[in-house]
Amino acid sequence: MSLKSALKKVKVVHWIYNLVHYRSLLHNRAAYKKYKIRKSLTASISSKDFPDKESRAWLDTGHSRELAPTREAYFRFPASLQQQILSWSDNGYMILDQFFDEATIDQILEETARLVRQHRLTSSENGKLMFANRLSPRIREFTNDKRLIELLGFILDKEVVPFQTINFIRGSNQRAHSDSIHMTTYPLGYLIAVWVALEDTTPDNGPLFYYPGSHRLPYLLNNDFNDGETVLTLGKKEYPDYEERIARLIAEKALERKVFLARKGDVLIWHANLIHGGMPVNDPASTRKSMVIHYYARDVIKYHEITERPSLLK
Ligand SMILES: O=C(O)CCC(=O)C(=O)O
Repeated sequence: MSLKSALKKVKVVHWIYNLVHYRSLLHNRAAYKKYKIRKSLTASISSKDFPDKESRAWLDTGHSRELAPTREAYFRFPASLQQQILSWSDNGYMILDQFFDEATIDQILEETARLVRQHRLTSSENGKLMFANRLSPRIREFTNDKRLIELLGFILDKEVVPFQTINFIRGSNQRAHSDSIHMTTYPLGYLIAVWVALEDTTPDNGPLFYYPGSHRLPYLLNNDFNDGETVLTLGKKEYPDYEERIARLIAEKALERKVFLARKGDVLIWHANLIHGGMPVNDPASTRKSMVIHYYARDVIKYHEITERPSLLK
């Protein structure tokens, strides 16, 4: 294990980091009070601190087919979208064909390229360009698209706030996972993600894949795959152990994978617990430009289960 990976296991290192970024943790204050979490905002936090592991998002508490039409706002969405809202409880995803026009997507591409050229947006080890929304007012504006905010707010029945963007230039090759291990809420179910095609995806450039209905499986959190945690250190297992656990779950449940062959401007929205990832890239010369925006509901506890860090929301 490298020194960097070893340090990431030491909670004290996180606490110091959290203290330095204290202001960005204040978003959790009201929710800690509401849910009676008697911990400092800078302390490690995980599902072990909470009394239950159930989603309380309203469309998870019953079926969207019955629940959604009870709200007037539902009837304001176009008919094709209404159909997808009705199926949300079954599918855990929805696809918005040609949601963004070409000119808007081109602006986002240009803006991303500019940030990369200026070395302000640099790719992490796994090729992810993180948090362009913190660097660019244009990208921030994009994440606050009124139509998206209304739709996501309707699905969660709460005000949503964009947390992060991830831009991809190439296919991610990412193994199957649920976002709830990375970005977690208490109560559960209050993260939602929007994947935007910035160019067409093909079977060869590593398209997004997902497992319809997998969001209804129990949330797989640290206790379900990790052990050996102490007051000062995280559990012994690593992220690949989580991925293995998810792969086994997919096999056990014989889940059926779907691949999203998107056209530039298409959008796929996924539920906090939908299992998804990136198909292998068959053509190494290909690009697969896309952007993911992760949104949290504003008034819940927001944190990262896998590292037990509270989220920093600027
Ligand atoms: O775009 C992809 O290939 C996968 C993205 C993903 O899994 C994620 O952002 O959580």
